[in-house]
Amino acid sequence: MSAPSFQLTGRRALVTGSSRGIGLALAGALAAAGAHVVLNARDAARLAGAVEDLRATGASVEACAFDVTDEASVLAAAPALGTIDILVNNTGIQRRGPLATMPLADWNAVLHTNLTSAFLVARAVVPGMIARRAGKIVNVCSLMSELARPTTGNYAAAKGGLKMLTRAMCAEWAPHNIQVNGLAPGYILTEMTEPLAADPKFDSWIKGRTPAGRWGSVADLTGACVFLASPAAAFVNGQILTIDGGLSAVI
Ligand code: GCO
Repeated sequence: MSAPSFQLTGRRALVTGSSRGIGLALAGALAAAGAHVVLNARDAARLAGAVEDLRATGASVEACAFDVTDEASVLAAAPALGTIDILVNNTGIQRRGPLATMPLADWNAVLHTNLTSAFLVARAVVPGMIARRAGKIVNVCSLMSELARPTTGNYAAAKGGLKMLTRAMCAEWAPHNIQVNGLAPGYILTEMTEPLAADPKFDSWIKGRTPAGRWGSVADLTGACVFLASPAAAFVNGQILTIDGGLSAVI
C-alpha cells in the first residue's frame, strides 16, 4: 500500500486574492508542495512584490492581475492563466454594519466579491479541468458559513452561499474527477481581523470562546489547503474543512 501523496509537482495553481494575508500564505504552501502558483489581485504593484517575496523562497510563481468580481476581466484573463489544475477561490472582503441600516453598496460588494467571484473564476477554469478529467477547487469559506454574529450579515450570507456553491460544484463536477471542497477559517489574525484583535474586549472573548485559547494564524490553514489540493484527497468532495481552534465545536 503506497503512502498518500501530498506532492503537487507539475500542477499549476491559481490563488485569487493572493497578494497578502491568507491567500499569499496558501499560495506559498502550494508552491512549497511543488506547484507552480499563479498569484492574483487587482493591484499589479502589490502583486509584483508578493511574487518577489515568494520567488525568494524558491517558489515557482507568476502573477496575473485581474478583477475577479468583473466578468469581462475574468474572461479576458483566462487565456493568460494557461492550464489551471488547482483553483483556490480566496478573494474576500468585509464591510461590517447592522443589516437594518446597511447600504446596498456594502451588501453588494461583499456578496459579489466573496461569492460571485468564486463562480466567475471557477466557470472560467473548469472547462480545462473537465477536458483533462482532473482538477481541484478549494473555496475559502468561513466559520461564518455556519455561524453569524451581529454586524456581519452580508459576510455570513456570502460565506454561507459559498459553502452551498461548493456542494453544487461538487454535484456537477465530481463526475469529471474534479474535487471541490471548502476551507473554513475561524478567527485568524489578518488585516481583516486586525481591528477586532486590537479590541481588548473582543480579543478576550475570542480567546475565551476558542478551546485552543488563541487566534489562528495563516500558517494554521496551509496544511489543510495542501491536503485538499493533493492526490491524498482524491475521494474528498463537497466537504467544508473548518479550522477554528474548536470554536464551532463548543458552546
Ligand atoms: C468578524 C470577522 C469574521 C472573520 C472570520 C471568522 O467580523 O467576525 O471578520 O468574519 O473574518 O471570517 O470566520
